[in-house]
Amino acid sequence: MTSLQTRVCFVIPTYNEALNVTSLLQRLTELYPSPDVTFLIVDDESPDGTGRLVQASAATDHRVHLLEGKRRGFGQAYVRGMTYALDVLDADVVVQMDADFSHDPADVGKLLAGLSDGADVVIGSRYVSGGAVDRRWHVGRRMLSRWGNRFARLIAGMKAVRDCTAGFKAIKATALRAAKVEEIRVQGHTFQVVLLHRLIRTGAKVIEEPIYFRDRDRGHTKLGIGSILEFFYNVWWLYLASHWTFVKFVLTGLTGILVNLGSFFLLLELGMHKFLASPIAIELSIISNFLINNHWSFADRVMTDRAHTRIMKYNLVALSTLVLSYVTFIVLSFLFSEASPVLLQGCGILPAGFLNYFMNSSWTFRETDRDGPR
Ligand SMILES: Nc1nc2c(ncn2[C@@H]2O[C@H](COP(=O)(O)OP(=O)(O)O)[C@@H](O)[C@H]2O)c(=O)[nH]1
Ligand SMILES: [Mg+2]
Repeated sequence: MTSLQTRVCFVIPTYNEALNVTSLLQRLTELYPSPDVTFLIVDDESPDGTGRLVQASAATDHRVHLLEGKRRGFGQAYVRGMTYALDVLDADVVVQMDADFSHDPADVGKLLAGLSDGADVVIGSRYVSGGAVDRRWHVGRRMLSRWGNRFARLIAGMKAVRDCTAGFKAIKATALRAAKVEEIRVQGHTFQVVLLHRLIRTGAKVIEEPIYFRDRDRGHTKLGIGSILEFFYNVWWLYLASHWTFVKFVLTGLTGILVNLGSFFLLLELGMHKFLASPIAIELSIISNFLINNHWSFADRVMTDRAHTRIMKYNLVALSTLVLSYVTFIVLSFLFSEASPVLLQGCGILPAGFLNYFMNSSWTFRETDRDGPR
């Protein structure tokens, strides 16, 4: 146990777990007899009567709670359960685990010990040294788990965590509140990755303890194709969420391309020479990009520089961008004299765009060094 009077709440989602839930609750209540521990079963009106069995257990041990609701998926059951654990049961620590004995109740002790040692999140991990998955899990399921994990770690930017789809964790309430678990909208198993991603982004210290993941002996898995598809789709959203500034910058850049090529085309139509129309069109797009980047893409940064310094720096970056863009245009115009000038003008945009992002992000809109002066 972490420390005296730490209120630990087990949050356990169930759907058709009548064959497991009573023996699980019996085992947990025996292993963790402290009055500060509660066991919250989040059941989605299971047709097999899981809810009634939980009520029967609750009648013999008042630490057992049942939270019922319409079936809106595994992820939403967790959102409901964790919110209830924080707001109603006033938990200091939430332990999440499956009801099918895949997660050994006896392993919870070492997860809680990790919290006492200073971690905010302790993952019962299948993929660190000493951890393992039941060989009875068929090869397809094992590969799905392992490759799903690799995919999520890489794309969602959580390389430091070996088992980021784990459903067995002890989490401090402070970290769960900071991660705003109540805002999570996903329905299926993606919940684990989304929650972990939020915990890491809000500064939680995460460690992993090896566990043996046992395949269920009784009942059936509820993992369906919908949940698997939602997983792969959502991991990409996590990627975009952690690279949101760059995404905004690219979208801003796209509007810049329209301004650049549109005004270039208009100036050519008005009879202006292409070597003069080109820098004017570039300059117009730089100005419009600055306005959008300043008020949108980088708007949430706490910046080192004051506004007027930022404008000055932006203009210097713009100048180097303009030069690179223009040089590219001139070089290409001589190399490919027959090519459409609008196409060549467009070719200057890519190298200039990268230079622009790199310099503006790391210099013009540089964030205040947390340790340095404000
Ligand atoms: N409340 C609720 N629990 C669910 C739902 N789907 C799965 N569960 C529970 O979540 C845990 C893990 O689900 P399981 O089907 O074993 O997934 P697997 O271990 O990935 O094969 C079990 O305790 C299930 O009863 C759901 O839609 N609602
Ligand atoms: Mg299971």
